Amino acid sequence: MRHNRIMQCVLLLCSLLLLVGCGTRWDIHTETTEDTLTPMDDNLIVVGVSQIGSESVWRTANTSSIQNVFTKENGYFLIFDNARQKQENQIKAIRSFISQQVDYIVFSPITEDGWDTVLMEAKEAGIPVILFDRQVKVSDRSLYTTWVGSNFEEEGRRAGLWLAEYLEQTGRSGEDIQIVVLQGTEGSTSVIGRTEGFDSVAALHDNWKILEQADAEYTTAKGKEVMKDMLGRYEQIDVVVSQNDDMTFGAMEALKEAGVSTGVDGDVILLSFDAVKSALKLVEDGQINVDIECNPNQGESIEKVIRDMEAGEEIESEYYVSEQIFTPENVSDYLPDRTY
Ligand code: GZL
Repeated sequence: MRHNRIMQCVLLLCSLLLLVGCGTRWDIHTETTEDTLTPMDDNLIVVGVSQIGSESVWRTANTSSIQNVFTKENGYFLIFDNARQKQENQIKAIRSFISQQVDYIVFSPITEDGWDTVLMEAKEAGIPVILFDRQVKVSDRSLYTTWVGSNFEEEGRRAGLWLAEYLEQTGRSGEDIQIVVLQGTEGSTSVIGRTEGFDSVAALHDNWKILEQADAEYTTAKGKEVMKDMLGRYEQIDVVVSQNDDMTFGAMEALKEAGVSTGVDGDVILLSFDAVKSALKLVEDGQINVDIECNPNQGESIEKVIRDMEAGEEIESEYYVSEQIFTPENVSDYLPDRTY
């Protein structure tokens, strides 16, 4: 793409010389000031990023990790779009990136379906596509180069394995356990994977009964609303599995208003995902029993992929970020260094 822009430069320069030749005084050097630098001035790599939105603390950290690496100092011109939770906004942004002839399109697809057409348009325009965080379900795998993100099914498995061990340790492995699950955005890779992973462990325990798995959209407000509704409909809830910390915060408000305590000495065992700092403090306080980390720091991995592509290096089909789980026993070792 950058060769197109060089040609544009040459044509622009020729036409300017013609203008000067006609006596028109237009000093092109005064037209380019610091804040109007365009990609062609510095031969910057132009990256169009479509981010899902700003629905959670995790998402904000994820966005920061991207904006912190795609800087002019690092050789990039970043065009960043916040889709505000709408797939149609992501599709519009991707089409805009195509018309601007960016060098790379980078995006986190809010849900897995509905991307074939626009990704075919990017492929026909010769623009590589890199996915991060969530994935797409497409008929042709060549519609994107690679994906950077988490192993969501492993995250779900970790939650189930932790619960099994905790019930064993607390002498409750033989009890009937009533479980409700607050899920994130329906059809998103993180929900699909976390649900499949947890369900695969739950299926090994006949005494675990998953009463309901409901979409609480990864937000605090919806998490509170759905938790309140569940409390009104179920006599006994022993475990709440909340697929991100923002929904956990909302669920805790609803539980507290209902006089139900959570955590280590609580009425309800509470499992959460993401492991943002504000939630880890609640783990340390014993109000959340375990937080399954989902690492939002993907910007550096994405930038490394682009650097490798620029250098003609071999690219893997997927890149996983490293993650762990946090409990009251280990969280204090990590909290001081937590940046998000
Ligand atoms: C996970 C990401 C999820 C987070 C939520 O990778 O897709 O979306 O768990 C965010 O906090 O909204």
